[in-house]
Amino acid sequence: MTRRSGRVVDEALSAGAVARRLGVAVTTLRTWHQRYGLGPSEHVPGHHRRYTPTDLARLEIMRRLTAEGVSPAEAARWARQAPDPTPNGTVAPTRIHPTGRDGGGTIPVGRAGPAARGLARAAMRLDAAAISETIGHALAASGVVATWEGLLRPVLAGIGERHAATAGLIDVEHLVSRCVSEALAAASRAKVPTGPARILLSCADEEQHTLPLEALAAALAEAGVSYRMLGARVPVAALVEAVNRTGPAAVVLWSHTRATADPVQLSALLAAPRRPLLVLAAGPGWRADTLPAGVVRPVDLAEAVSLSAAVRDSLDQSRRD
Ligand code: B12
Repeated sequence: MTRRSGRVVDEALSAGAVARRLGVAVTTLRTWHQRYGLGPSEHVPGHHRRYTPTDLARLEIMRRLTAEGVSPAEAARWARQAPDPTPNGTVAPTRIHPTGRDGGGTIPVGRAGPAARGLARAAMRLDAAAISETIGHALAASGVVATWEGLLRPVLAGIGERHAATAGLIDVEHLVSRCVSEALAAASRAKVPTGPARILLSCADEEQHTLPLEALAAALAEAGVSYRMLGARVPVAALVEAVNRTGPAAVVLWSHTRATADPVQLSALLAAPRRPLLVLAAGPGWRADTLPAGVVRPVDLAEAVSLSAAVRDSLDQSRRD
């Protein structure tokens, strides 16, 4: 930025002052200047270059993103894209989140493989066709459990991580959720099991995180196990009513957050007139030390599938005997 007004000059800061404000070393500022072009832009003849409010706002973005684990090169790209100052001479850094609008930013996927990285990139671009294609291929090639563990779970967890750090990515989260739901539903429809539905899948009251249950539904379909899916936000009275009407061998009750993990829901299932053989409390919401006796907590999708299949088999066997 060139010199624009006396006020900008007045507000311009020395490297030391900027370093103190941001809580970084002056040498870090120098590195960001030399390597990534995030330097002071105000030049008053005869003085050291000074940092303007725009420079400061960009450096604040740089500091925040690097602290969140974004690589310096990428953080600098975001910082340089920061809009010009608002009329009062400041930039609003909170508006600058790496969302998918122009394809920038990253979703961390840990050690997950290239497919997960590709899915994460497609997610950041909000490229629904590529997202659906990647998930569809994986489901066809590797099956539901491997696709969930190796592809979907890392990307979903990465989106959650980014969201927690930046409060952004809500658009990405919604689009990916929808694509995952559609792909899992298509996989479930492709292999509809025969026989009575002995497994009841339900979210806890007010619980809207349905994707893990949808993954379970697709995995059960793949394994030839019939189920009924009640979906999101099932009040406990409705759940008990469904149990009494359908007499399932197992009920899987999903809670993703502490807020929806009221163990009373599990106790109600255990006290139902047609008490299921197995009550599974699935999801990270449940606290092991508050579960009523007799409730089982699966560790992952594969275990939820095998427990459901085993209890279905044992009920079918007892009905034959
Ligand atoms: C997608 C998503 C949404 C979507 C859900 C869409 C859908 N149809 O499911 C929408 C947009 C609706 C949503 C809403 C909200 N969300 Co949300 N969401 C997520 C996200 C990104 C992924 C959820 C998911 O499917 N995870 C699946 C895997 C990744 O979870 P996991 O815990 O690793 O699961 C393992 C274990 O549970 C274990 N396991 C044990 N038993 C079993 C059994 C089975 C069958 C399976 C499959 C697995 C399993 O294995 C799993 C791995 O497979 C998470 C981030 C995250 N880390 O989960 C946030 C997250 C869960 N959401 C969060 C929040 C805060 C919300 C909202 C409150 C936001 C809001 N302010 O409105 C609402 C909640 C509404 C409600 N009352 O439920 C927070 C929860 C924080 C907390 N711990 O309390 C998270 C962690 C994001 C974050 N970091 O802030 N969300």
